[in-house]
Amino acid sequence: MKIIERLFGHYKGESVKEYTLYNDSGMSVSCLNYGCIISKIMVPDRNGNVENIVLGFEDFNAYLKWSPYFGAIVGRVAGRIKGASFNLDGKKYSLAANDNHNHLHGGKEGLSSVIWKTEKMEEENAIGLKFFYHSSDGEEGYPGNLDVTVSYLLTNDNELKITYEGKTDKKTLVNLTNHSYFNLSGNLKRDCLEHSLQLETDFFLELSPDFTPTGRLLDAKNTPFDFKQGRKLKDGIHSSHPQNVLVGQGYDHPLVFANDGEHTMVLREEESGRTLLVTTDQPCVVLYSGNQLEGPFSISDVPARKYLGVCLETQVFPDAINHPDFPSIILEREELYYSTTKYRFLFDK
Ligand code: G6D
Repeated sequence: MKIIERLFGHYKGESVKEYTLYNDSGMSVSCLNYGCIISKIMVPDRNGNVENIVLGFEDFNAYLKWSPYFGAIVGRVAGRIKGASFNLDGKKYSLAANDNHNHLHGGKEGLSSVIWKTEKMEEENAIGLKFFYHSSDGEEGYPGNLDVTVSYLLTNDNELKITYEGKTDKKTLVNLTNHSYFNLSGNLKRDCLEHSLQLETDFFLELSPDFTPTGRLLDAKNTPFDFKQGRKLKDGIHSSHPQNVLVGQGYDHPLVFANDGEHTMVLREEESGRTLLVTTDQPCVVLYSGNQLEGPFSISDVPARKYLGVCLETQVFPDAINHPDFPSIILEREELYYSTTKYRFLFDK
């Protein structure tokens, strides 16, 4: 097990470093101190071909110019906040409206686009990095000085464990996630239409035309949102269901897990034989099928196109602060924000 670091670029006078974690089982994870971006995950397929299974760039400037949050930690609040404002204890807070009139993924300079301090972690069967960031009171419009710690720990069981921690000196909002786009075909050989997803979900959140939740839970049973028996993503991409059509033919929806506690979902691509198990303590996962992944740029030499990657953004419901009946994303002073999500990579022999 080892960590290799290299200079990847510069941002606002600071060095951007890429750290690559190698375990003893043939897997590696590369990440940046900018946005805690996961830039590469190298995993064998059934024939032993070690290939990259996430969307990322080889060049830092491409991240600045084109990246739709590839691999990044997003927050203070992941997802949209309607009207880019919220009320807390009778005070109205206004945030950056960086997605039409809504606030998206922490604002113009959210946690995905700042430099984090890093510290290496070594354990008996795991190697990793801890990232630290102090978000000042009022940053992006949020109240309270928030100290955030994110750790990436790669084990010899080919599991990447992400742990999120936060402490504030004043009541604020926190709802963090990782925005990696997965493509299990390896080196973007294919898109994700033939990827299958299985998870225990009875309901999903209905989206309004601006992609914020209406507040209604819709029954997933016998719809393209029913993943209990496993389903290929192409079902939702080719679907005439109004919610699949609304988001540009696909998914961009919070899927609500069926019960409390830990939840596991299974993403699989038959041709490569790769499987990704995602286990989280969060109450929902935003399934985003890359419907807007178009643009005049290439991703690791593959021209950008819809559905080239799929995001499994484990989190609390989007816009929760504006929906009292949603789980809370309020972090009280001196309370510890703590969340974990684990990505375990398997491949058929
Ligand atoms: C689009 O609506 C989607 C978001 O869910 C996604 O996170 C973003 O693109 C990258 O705005």
